[in-house]
Amino acid sequence: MAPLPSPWTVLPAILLGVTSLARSFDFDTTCSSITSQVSIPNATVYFSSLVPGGTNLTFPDNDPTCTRPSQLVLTDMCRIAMFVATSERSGINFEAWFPRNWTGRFLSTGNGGLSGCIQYEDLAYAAALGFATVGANNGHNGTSGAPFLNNPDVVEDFAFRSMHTGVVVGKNLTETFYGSPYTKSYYLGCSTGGRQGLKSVQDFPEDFDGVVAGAPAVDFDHLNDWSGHFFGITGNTTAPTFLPTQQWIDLVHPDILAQCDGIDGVKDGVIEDPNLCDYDPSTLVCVEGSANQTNTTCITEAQAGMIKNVFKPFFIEGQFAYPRMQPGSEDVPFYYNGAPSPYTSDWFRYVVYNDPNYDVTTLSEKDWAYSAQLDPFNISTWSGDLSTFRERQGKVLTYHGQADAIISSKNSERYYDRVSQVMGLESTELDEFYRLFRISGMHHCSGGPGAWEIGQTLAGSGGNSKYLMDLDPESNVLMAMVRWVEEGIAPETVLGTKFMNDTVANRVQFSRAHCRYPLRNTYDGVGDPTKKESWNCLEVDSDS
Ligand SMILES: *[C@@H]1O[C@H](CO)[C@@H](O)[C@H](O)[C@H]1NC(C)=O
Ligand SMILES: *[C@@H]1O[C@H](CO)[C@@H](O)[C@H](O)[C@H]1NC(C)=O
Ligand SMILES: *[C@@H]1O[C@H](CO)[C@@H](O)[C@H](O)[C@H]1NC(C)=O
Ligand SMILES: *[C@@H]1O[C@H](CO)[C@@H](O)[C@H](O)[C@H]1NC(C)=O
Ligand SMILES: *[C@@H]1O[C@H](CO)[C@@H](O)[C@H](O)[C@H]1NC(C)=O
Ligand SMILES: *[C@@H]1O[C@H](CO)[C@@H](O)[C@H](O)[C@H]1NC(C)=O
Ligand SMILES: *[C@@H]1O[C@H](CO)[C@@H](O)[C@H](O)[C@H]1NC(C)=O
Ligand SMILES: *[C@@H]1O[C@H](CO)[C@@H](O)[C@H](O)[C@H]1NC(C)=O
Ligand SMILES: *[C@@H]1O[C@H](CO)[C@@H](O)[C@H](O)[C@H]1NC(C)=O
Ligand SMILES: *[C@@H]1O[C@H](CO)[C@@H](O)[C@H](O)[C@H]1NC(C)=O
Ligand SMILES: [Ca+2]
Repeated sequence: MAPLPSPWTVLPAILLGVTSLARSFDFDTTCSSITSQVSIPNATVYFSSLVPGGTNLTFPDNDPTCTRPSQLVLTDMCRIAMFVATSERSGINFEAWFPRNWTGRFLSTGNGGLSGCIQYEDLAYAAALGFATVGANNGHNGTSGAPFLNNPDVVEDFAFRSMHTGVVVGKNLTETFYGSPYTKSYYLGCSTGGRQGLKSVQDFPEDFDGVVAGAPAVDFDHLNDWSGHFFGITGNTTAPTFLPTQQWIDLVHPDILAQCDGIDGVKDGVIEDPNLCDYDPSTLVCVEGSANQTNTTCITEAQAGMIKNVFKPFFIEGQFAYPRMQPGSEDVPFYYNGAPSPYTSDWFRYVVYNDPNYDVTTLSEKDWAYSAQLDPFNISTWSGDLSTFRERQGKVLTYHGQADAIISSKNSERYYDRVSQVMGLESTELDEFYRLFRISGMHHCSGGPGAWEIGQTLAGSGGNSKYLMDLDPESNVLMAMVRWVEEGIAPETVLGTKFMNDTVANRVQFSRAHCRYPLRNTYDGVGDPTKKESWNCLEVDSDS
């Protein structure tokens, strides 16, 4: 058993200028003895194990719907797993991945969708970057919302308590393990993970010094309603309005590019600012009697009307509720398959109405209004008051793919504008602690035709051990956050990279320095558009 360092062993290390106290203890011994040293209320420790870098770790017990059967571990680490009860009928499964080569920093990962899944790839990524990294299962296992049924405690875990509990437990464990407190605390997550990050900033402002929150699922209840309302617009697969997924991809997306790709001055498959795209599908409508027109080359008036509705803002009982789907995102359509959105369905069955047999095909405006009013445990994450976080010198960076087909990227602009209004701050003042980067051509959290690799995930950072570790804060949002917190240097842009076929071994196809909202990335009209130098972040009319 490794004793915790006493002040007498700590002192010489400081005098010698050794910054990491981690060097004064035996990592391997601590990893094997840590389970007996844990003193955390309500915790049941499962195990700890030493995992060498390069190990292909498998998770035979992991819920299959999480689709995370294995994870390549990139650096030597100690893996600790435990259960922590949050109430008499709920709790979290929690893991800590503590790297041998610790930087002194702490980081929590988040979750996605309605899950239920520890994101092992995020743990592997942050641990490899030297963070004492933790993750929890958000209070239930698997991607289904069924565990919420008749158990509001599980909903409470999902709304905020799993994250906050994991952070409190994780910080305690970090200090117990390394024998010294962490220096700075970070968060990295996207989608539901983005919402969890902003929830912490709003309601648990002491949890983190730096938060990177991608594509945040904020205004959660309205987002869920909006996700569900597309079924009413498209109709089911036999409705005259319905358009098969393949035609969204083969007909509608190219037509949207034909109308909107060139607005930014470069026809490259990337719509730089979808706010400028006012798409008109009427050009696709079949012309009566015209030769050579089939349902694979043209659409009906009813289908064109449906498409127009998909790209309209969402109102509930006459009140604006959620921004429109942004055009350009339909190369990976998600909500138009003629069935109710799975998230909406589970949320209404297992949370809003507590009835697993509820007929979700009948959901309508009164249901949307009801769920928004219910807002269990303030899951909406919409207060917009970041005052305490700001006073603590916290920094928050949000990013949003402009071709996100699951959460409208426009909603991140709306959240920014809300914070500005609630706090009474101009964007120059917000810049001191909160910046939003609009990532053109990025799908939901990763992927897409744009320069989407920004270090936001393992996949967005090269995705494998050979090419990982582009740690330049100019092109890695997480390291940009570290620099902002620790050196006070805020990111002006986030440099994105597009590799040929998204394969890092291939050559770089293009790079683009993504701008912070409300600036717009603008082509200079003369330079090589694949080079970041040919684009500038310019101020634009707020109305355009
Ligand atoms: C890890 O192991 C699993 C199954 O045992 C395999 O499917 C996967 O490809 C392996 N991953 C790596 C990176 O070797
Ligand atoms: C959740 O999954 C973990 C393993 O990932 C397992 O240890 C735990 O028992 C599961 N909990 C439930 C309630 O199934
Ligand atoms: C421990 O669990 C109990 C119920 O089992 C709960 O009331 C309490 O809040 C939990 N404590 C912590 C620190 O999570
Ligand atoms: C440990 O991390 C530092 C940077 O934090 C890096 O320079 C060094 O190469 C790492 N050492 C090992 C053995 O991974
Ligand atoms: C961890 O929490 C326990 C229980 O609250 C406390 O006794 C202990 O001092 C904490 N350890 C650290 C290192 O914060
Ligand atoms: C689509 O909805 C119509 C009207 O409600 C119904 O008659 C039809 O059976 C449904 N088709 C499918 C494939 O569900
Ligand atoms: C239909 O259009 C295609 C391509 O536009 C052309 O190759 C083909 O000959 C046309 N067929 C008829 C019957 O006009
Ligand atoms: C096009 O129409 C034909 C016959 O009217 C039908 O069999 C086919 O399924 C349709 N294809 C699509 C993609 O809608
Ligand atoms: C929701 O937030 C409001 C305002 O901050 C607060 O008064 C209320 O207690 C919260 N409700 C729950 C269930 O946490
Ligand atoms: C990219 O993918 C395409 C289609 O699969 C293939 O033809 C091409 O050779 C690939 N290019 C590179 C550089 O890998
Ligand atoms: Ca373009």
